[in-house]
Amino acid sequence: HAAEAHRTDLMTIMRHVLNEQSKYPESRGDFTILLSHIVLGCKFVCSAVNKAGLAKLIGLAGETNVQGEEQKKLDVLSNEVFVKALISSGQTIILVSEEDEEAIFVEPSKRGRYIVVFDPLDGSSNIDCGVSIGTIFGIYLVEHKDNPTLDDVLKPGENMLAAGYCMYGSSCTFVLSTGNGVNGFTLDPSLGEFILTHPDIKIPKKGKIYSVNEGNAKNWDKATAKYVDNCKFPKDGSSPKSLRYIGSMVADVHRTLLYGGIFLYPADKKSPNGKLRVLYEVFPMSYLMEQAGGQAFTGKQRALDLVPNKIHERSPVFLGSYDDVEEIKALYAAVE
Ligand code: AHM
Ligand code: MG
Repeated sequence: HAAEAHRTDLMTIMRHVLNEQSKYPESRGDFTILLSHIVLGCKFVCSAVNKAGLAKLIGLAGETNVQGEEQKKLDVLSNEVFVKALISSGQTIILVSEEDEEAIFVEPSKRGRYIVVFDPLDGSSNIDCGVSIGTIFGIYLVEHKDNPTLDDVLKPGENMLAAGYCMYGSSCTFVLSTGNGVNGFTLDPSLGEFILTHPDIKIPKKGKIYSVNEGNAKNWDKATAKYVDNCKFPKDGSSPKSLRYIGSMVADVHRTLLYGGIFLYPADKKSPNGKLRVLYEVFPMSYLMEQAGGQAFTGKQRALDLVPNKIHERSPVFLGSYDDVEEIKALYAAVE
């Protein structure tokens, strides 16, 4: 009977969010509308990524993005799709995209109450070789609807209402938290719908995998170096951890969420703030980790307590299983 129920349930993202919303009588369905536009963007990107090799969408668009990196055509395309979808939802007021230097203030006639921060296509180094890439997003409720400014966006991650990512991998997976646990949905291509496949994801309390770009080891600080050394040569008689590193944050974090372990993008001598961006990479992933029972740490503080000073700010991040992050927190506390 259970299997049968499964086949007829069709718990799509929209159904799931509507169910959650029914607990809040004051809700007006705006969030559901917003989310449906994000989901549409993800379906488009998924289909574009799947066709990329065929459609020759891959290649340089001849533009550079804010961080001075070369932009691939798929990045440009994905950004355009998300910006248009978000504005036309009528639910957004400020958009911050990794691909746009300036924040976008939505014109008054199309304004809603939500701020969306996003990286439309993360993992750019993996696009050309067909390895998993993803979209990351976070959602805030605006405070000053009549006179929005950048200060409305420069809030701690703690203030996020919802966060999620979509991974374009061997299947297309959408992972979402609206502050009430984490749920994973898989795209059924024949239906064109994301169906709940991973209800209430909890990260294992301790993991057996660490994930870091070890090529930067020569520039690491002591705490990071010590932590990674402990992963390989444990002092307590436990087995060494396995190393897995894809170089796509969405894929590395997704594996960490499901299997447990730790993902690190530390500071190093060359990049004192690490590489990853606070608003649309560190915050959404940290939010999901905490919602799944894990932790996220910057080397100095809880990641979600950070208050960014600019929209493209970077921060080191260590996130994953509760016990594994405790260990690195202790190492940073000891060197201070
Ligand atoms: P991107 O936004 O240019 O794609 O860079 C972000 C990506 C993350 O997905 C990933 O965690 C990280 O860069 C990998 O960086 P590195 O190649 O330095 O290990
Ligand atoms: Mg990125």
